[in-house]
Amino acid sequence: MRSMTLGLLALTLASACGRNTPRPAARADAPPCHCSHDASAPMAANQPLPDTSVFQMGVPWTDQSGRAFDLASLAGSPTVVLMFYGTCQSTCPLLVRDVKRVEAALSPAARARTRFLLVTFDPSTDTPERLSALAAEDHLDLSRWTLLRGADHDIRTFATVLGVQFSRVGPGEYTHSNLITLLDPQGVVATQLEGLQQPVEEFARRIEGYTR
Ligand SMILES: [Cu+2]
Repeated sequence: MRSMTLGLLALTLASACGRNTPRPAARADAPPCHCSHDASAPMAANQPLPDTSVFQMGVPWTDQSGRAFDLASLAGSPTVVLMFYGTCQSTCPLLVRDVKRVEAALSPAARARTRFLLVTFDPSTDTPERLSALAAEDHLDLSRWTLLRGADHDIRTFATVLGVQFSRVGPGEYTHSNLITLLDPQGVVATQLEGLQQPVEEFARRIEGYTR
C-alpha cells in the first residue's frame, strides 16, 4: 500500500513537471504476464514503446564515464536493473553478485544481447570516477553493464516505478529493498527477484525467451 501511495505521488510529481513516467511496477511476485506482447518475439524495429515502459522516462542520467545516458537506448534489449550504492557494506555487494549469477546463467548469445544496469541511490558519493572504479573492481564488462547516477528526485521516481524502497539513515548509509528487476525489450517490468541469493534459473529463462 505504501509503495502504491508513493507511486501515485511520484506520478503526480512527474506529470506536474511534464515528464513522461510509466506506472509503478507490478508486485514483485507477479506471474508471467499474459498481455498482448509475445515474450518470445524480438521487438520489431521502430515499434512504439508502451506507456508503462521505463525507457520512456525522460531523465538525464549520467554513466560511469560521465556521459549522458538515455534509457531509450536500451530499447530492443532485455535489461536487468539493480538499484544500489557503492559504499554499502551489507547487501549491495551480494546483489551485484546475484546479477552476475544471472549473467553467468545465460547462453553466450543471450548474454551478448542483454544489458545490465546499476543505478545508485547515492549520486553525491558515487561519482563517475567511483562508479568506474566499482565496475573495474567487480570486473563488469562495460559492453553490457552501465552504472548510472542522476538527480536525487529522478532516482526517487525511478525507484518508485520499480517498486524499490530506500531511505538514507546516515551519511553514506541507506536501507533499501533487495530487488533485481528484469525489463522486457520494451522497458516494461517483466519480473523481479526479491531477496538475496535467490535461484536465478527462471529469471534467466525469461531473458532467453526475449533473445531467441
Ligand atoms: Cu546495500
